[in-house]
Amino acid sequence: ATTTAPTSLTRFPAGFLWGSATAAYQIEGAVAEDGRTPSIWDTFSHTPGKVHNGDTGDVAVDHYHRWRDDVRLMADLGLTAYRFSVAWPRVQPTGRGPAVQRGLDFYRGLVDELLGHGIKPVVTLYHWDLPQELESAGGWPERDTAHRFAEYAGIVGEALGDRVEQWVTLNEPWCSAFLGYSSGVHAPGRTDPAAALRAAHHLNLGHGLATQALRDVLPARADIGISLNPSVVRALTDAPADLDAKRRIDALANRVFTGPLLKGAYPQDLIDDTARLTDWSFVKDGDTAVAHQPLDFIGLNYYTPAVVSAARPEQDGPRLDGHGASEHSPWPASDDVAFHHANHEVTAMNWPVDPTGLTDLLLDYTAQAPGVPLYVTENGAAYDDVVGADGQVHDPERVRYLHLHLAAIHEAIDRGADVRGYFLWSLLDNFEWAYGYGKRFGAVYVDYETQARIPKSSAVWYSQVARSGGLPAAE
Ligand code: PNW
Repeated sequence: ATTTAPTSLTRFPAGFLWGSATAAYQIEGAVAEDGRTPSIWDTFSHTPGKVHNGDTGDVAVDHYHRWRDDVRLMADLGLTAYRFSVAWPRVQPTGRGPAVQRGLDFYRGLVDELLGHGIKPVVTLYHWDLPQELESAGGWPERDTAHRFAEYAGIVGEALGDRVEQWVTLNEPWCSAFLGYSSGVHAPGRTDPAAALRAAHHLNLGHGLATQALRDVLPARADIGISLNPSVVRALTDAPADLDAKRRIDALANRVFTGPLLKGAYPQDLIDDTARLTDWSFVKDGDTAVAHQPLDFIGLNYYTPAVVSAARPEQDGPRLDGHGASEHSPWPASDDVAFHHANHEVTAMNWPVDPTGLTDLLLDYTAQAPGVPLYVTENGAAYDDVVGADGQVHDPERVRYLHLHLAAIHEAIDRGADVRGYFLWSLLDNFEWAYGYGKRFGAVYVDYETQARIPKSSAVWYSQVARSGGLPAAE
């Protein structure tokens, strides 16, 4: 007979991955080393006025030279998985042609070091650093970029496939398409909503082609998926106009990807809503079937929900909070939709803290993609962390954020969601895109003068969660 020890621990399933996540341009630095050439983010960050404070990823947190220490840090924290991205311009500097061996060697060394510490590597192939030469040839709005991406995926798959078992094709294609080509707050900074829709399609196609290329070179045991950043869209009221605003943003944020990926077709309402911008003739016969590959898992990145309504005359225009300051909307053909902040506390990004959105999201994907395992491939929060007089960084707000969101995941699991792991964004403070080094998402603080790493109290807390396999009673 077994006796159950009294425990206040909320347990997660056995084998649940306790990870952290990063992206190459945000942490590596060493932008001109070992044959790497500029990506769109080098060009963008070096363009005056694009990134807060003129910050760039030139040095970032110097991970390209400190990777062994950073892996040891993860091991010391007891983490069991690490999601990182491969910098395309390190591997294929012009975005086409033969691979640079030194570029591949860097990631091979990193993967071996992770495996040596019992940490499962999860490789993201594209976290936004398109080789500049491909953007100069038209970028994601051009169909050829999808084929170039598949070729690159095959190269990395061949180089790392003997030791990496989990692969993410694209990170957050919504950001690549709509922040990159419509609002222009991300690289390459274009403000052409029709081009953004073309980009979204070529990202979907690129995902499908890359998945095929990976299946050709990877062992059968490899898991291939994608990381999306769905908007959990809520209508401000049940008024028909507000519900219609919700339907439209749901189409532009979510169904533009899940349509082809999960159903093999674009939703007709999306095509109708955007008809004045494009006739969608860039979608060729067979494209959506290519995008519709079996997914071994779906990665979901969640920070905050979206609350929308029809724009009302008393408001002076759409609110784009959380999407950076731009007069250009990331939402094509939606100038009559308004964005609201529900009455929640916010993080340093001004993003409301609402963990119920994460439970809803996981249950929504459980229903939409039955039988497909889910991973939370990003979740976390920026706060204004400072080093205290004791040399430590105390971030109780982040502990609370993480606790609430892990509890929200646990609730989704209790209600039937097959969630296999959690990747805290981020391991380290890093280059937060248009916000530069002004926003700190790390569980580990980085002193940008000395590059010293100081685990915050949230890192210590998360480490206890990872080691015990569950959540302590709320503090
Ligand atoms: C994600 N938005 O970015 C990225 O995957 C990370 O690289 C990033 O550091 C993290 O979230 C925190 O921002 C996003 O405006 C950036 O909706 C912007 C948005 C969403 C995600």
